[in-house]
Amino acid sequence: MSETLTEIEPRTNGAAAPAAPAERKGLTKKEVAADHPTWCPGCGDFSVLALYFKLIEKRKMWHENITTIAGIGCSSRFPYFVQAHGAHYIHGRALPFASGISLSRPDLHVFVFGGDGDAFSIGGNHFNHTARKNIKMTYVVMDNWVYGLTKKQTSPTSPLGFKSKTDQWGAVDYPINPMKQAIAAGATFVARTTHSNPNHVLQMMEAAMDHEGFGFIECLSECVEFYEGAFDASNPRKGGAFNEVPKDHDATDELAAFKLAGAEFPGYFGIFYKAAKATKNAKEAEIIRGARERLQGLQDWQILQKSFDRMK
Ligand SMILES: Cc1ncc(C[n+]2csc(CCOP(=O)(O)OP(=O)(O)O)c2C)c(N)n1
Ligand code: SF4
Ligand SMILES: [Mg+2]
Repeated sequence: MSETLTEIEPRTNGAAAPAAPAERKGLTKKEVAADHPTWCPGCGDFSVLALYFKLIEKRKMWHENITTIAGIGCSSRFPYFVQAHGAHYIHGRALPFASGISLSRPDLHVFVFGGDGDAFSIGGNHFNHTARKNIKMTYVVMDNWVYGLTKKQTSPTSPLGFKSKTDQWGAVDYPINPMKQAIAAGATFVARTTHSNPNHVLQMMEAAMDHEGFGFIECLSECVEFYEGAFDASNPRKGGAFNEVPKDHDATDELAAFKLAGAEFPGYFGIFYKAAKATKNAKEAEIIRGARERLQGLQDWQILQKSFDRMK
């Protein structure tokens, strides 16, 4: 007999993924690595992708548990290189798309990858709203301080004086500070890392993934083609300094996190801010649970029909 819509058991909001049998192995890097990445040799994005594979392997994830979403940009080509569910979506619109997935499928872990332009230029508003709504997902912004894909335009994180095709005499606009932006917008997990420290990237990704809410990571990721050497000052192998967040930093203190974010480049690396706040996922699940309880005996589609009838 063919299934009809009403016969399909609707997913319970807030439900955890069903437990896998003990003998089932997690995905391996070999299984999730898709096409050969088309990034330029030496691009920092390779490192982020390799660590995502490592995360999937380490945390024993399966195809049905995760999805990989991105907007447009070099960094946003990410989902092409992952042999799993995902989407390479519209420039700047990865977060609203990911929000829809997260809210309708709270059993999934939604990973979003993208660039500084995607996140803070065209997608700037979406960033603020997804953060304040505390929608559960992990968002890694691969910040290279430039538009890479379109061949060197000034991005919102390009420093003053950066010469690009759009600022031939040097950038004159003050750059945004992604960490301050995230904290001020209401993100409940805010961390900073760099492609040149793989262990740290993995550590931050794991912590963001385990966070119950919107987890944001700024990951410095060098564009060797259009902004070579941008992050040398943060790389000990290039004479720079990798300073971890001080041990006595209180990550629940918003003001302290903001202050840390204001440190001059190379600044600090680690978890700046973490807050325990109800997610939109949990709040929506509660609304759904309440409606089902009030209208016992009705199927979900009938409850939905009643809502639309009330709007008439
Ligand atoms: C609506 C729309 N506007 C502009 C573009 C052109 N465009 C593609 S990627 C991009 C910027 C990419 O920069 P970033 O997000 O920093 O990613 P990167 O390539 O540096 O990784 C722009 C402006 C587009 N694809 N769609
Ligand atoms: S242009 Fe820059 S960001 Fe794009 S793939 Fe090449 S090095 Fe990476
Ligand atoms: Mg960029």
